[in-house]
Amino acid sequence: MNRIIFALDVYDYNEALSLSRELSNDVFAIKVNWPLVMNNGISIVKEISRYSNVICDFKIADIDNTNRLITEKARENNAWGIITHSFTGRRSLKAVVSAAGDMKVFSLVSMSQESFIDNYTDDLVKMSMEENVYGLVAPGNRIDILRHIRSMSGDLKIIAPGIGAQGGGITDAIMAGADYVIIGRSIYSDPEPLKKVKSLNEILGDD
Ligand code: BMP
Repeated sequence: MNRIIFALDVYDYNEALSLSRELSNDVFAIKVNWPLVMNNGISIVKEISRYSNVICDFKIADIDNTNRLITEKARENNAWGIITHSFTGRRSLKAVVSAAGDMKVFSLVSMSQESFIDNYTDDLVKMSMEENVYGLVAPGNRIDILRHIRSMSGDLKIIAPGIGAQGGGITDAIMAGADYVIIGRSIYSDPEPLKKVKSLNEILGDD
């Protein structure tokens, strides 16, 4: 089982496609964020989906109708999953879940940056579970918070950023309860990205 979600935070079309082709067999999914989509349009999601599961990290944070419109665009372009904020409340989250159809919805309940305000994290986890999301985004480098979120979130899949460039350790995050780790710079800034992914998979005991 692959447990790496590759954060493809590059601008360039050719680089994005060539990294996707190169790494697709050795990662669980490719996470696409605004920088790539702003430069290339949403159709890049469909192109990358030819090689890998794609998670649209759009961190949706709007009223219900706008959330629905954004989610539908990701779905139209074959995204496998979508990331939404949940601090905007139940009505906004419901709109994403309902527009997502078969797409997996990941609700962000805390962040890897220590300046994130965690006062409402427990409420966000509870609400996300009640609204039947598929998974949560929780920090892989803030281990106590990750462990706490794991303890509250039953069978939900946890995907955890903050590994490598942001200081988190890959095995620490998995041991604290992450199902998948999100890794960007440590892979795409490496001179040999595929070799790097394979070595991380070896650390995790995955092939
Ligand atoms: P990197 O491994 O290069 O630090 O990339 C982490 C990725 O995860 C980035 O795409 C970032 O936007 C995302 N992310 C994060 O770093 N912290 C969070 O709390 C939530 C995120 O989505």
